[in-house]
Amino acid sequence: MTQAELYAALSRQALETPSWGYGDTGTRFKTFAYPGAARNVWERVADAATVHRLSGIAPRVALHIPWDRVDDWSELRGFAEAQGVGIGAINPNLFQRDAFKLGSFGHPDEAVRKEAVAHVLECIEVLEQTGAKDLSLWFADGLNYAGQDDLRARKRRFEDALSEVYAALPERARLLLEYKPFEPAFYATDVADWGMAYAHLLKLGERALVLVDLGHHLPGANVEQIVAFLLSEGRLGGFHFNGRRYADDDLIVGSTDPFGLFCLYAELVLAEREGVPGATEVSYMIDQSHAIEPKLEAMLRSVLNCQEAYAKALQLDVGALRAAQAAGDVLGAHGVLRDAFATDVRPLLRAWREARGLPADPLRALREGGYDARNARERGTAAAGGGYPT
Ligand code: LRH
Ligand code: MN
Ligand code: MN
Repeated sequence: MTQAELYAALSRQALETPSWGYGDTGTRFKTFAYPGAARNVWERVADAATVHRLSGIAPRVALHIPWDRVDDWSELRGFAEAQGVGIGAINPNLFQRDAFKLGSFGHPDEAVRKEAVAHVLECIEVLEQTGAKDLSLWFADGLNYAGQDDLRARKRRFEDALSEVYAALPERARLLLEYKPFEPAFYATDVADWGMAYAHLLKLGERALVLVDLGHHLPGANVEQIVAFLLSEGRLGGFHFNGRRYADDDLIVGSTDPFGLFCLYAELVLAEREGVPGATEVSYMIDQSHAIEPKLEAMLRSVLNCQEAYAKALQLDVGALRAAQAAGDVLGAHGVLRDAFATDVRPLLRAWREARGLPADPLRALREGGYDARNARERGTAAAGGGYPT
């Protein structure tokens, strides 16, 4: 690739950051208060805009309803745009109402299923008013015990509710369906893996796509292969990036397995370069909740880790890779990948940032810019809380 092509590719990269990654979140054991953490959607959007100003590649903020609430969504859209960011995916909350104890779209009681669908329809309204493109659905639905409910009936209930919300989606929008094999349900989850998500979406239509959250796989799953398969089917809608060692750990993406993240980007770059339809339409989102990390720095680090993985993947010698593969040269092909991964892309990224008027070292600019100190002064520190009752 020429330098101009590399710069153009780097400038096209866009990662959504999640509003819920800027506030205080914790585990069931404890929520620690971080001084100056965002307290409401306005502050979350302002923080997302800071991450975009420093990185140049985080132009949208994803919302979670009703964690994010306002009286007037178009006012929030205007506020975001004035800060230089747009509204990303809209995420309904189908897991925190008391009514959803036994599920939402899969609930045995039709009245509860109707309530869940009504909430998603409200979220589609939010999508209309904010100009968002993606409705992103994740379900906590599942069973804790064998025999607890009728598994086939639950699948049918999902089919019905999914088709109802898909029909209400505006033409320009897409439905992304996220899968997860466990938690909070521990015997069966209704949309447990990419295959179940894919089977549901085939029945809906072309604007229904699978969302891959890196934390939502059982140990040993080959996520790159899932991504390649979905790309080839034209059904890869987007990502929720995070780092995992055990499961849905929600750590900083790239912090545990940088080679795995690189391999994933390598599949995406190959698909882009080889003109796979839909490869340039994939939504890239961070989905992390930072329990002990400084909020802004954690998000900025995450975005930059994705940028580094992408920049390394752009170094791939595609011709050499495909030639080695065709010749059956197992380790030669693997070596082409290793060479790209081993490239030090930091000088390239510094030069690209300087050419775009961005800070050459965004993390340093964040630390030296006094953002955290100002937020702590202006917003104060919430009371710590959460966790098991004591
Ligand atoms: C579920 C999940 C899903 C939710 C988010 C808060 O584990 O990944 O995307 O919407 O966490
Ligand atoms: Mn997720
Ligand atoms: Mn998750």
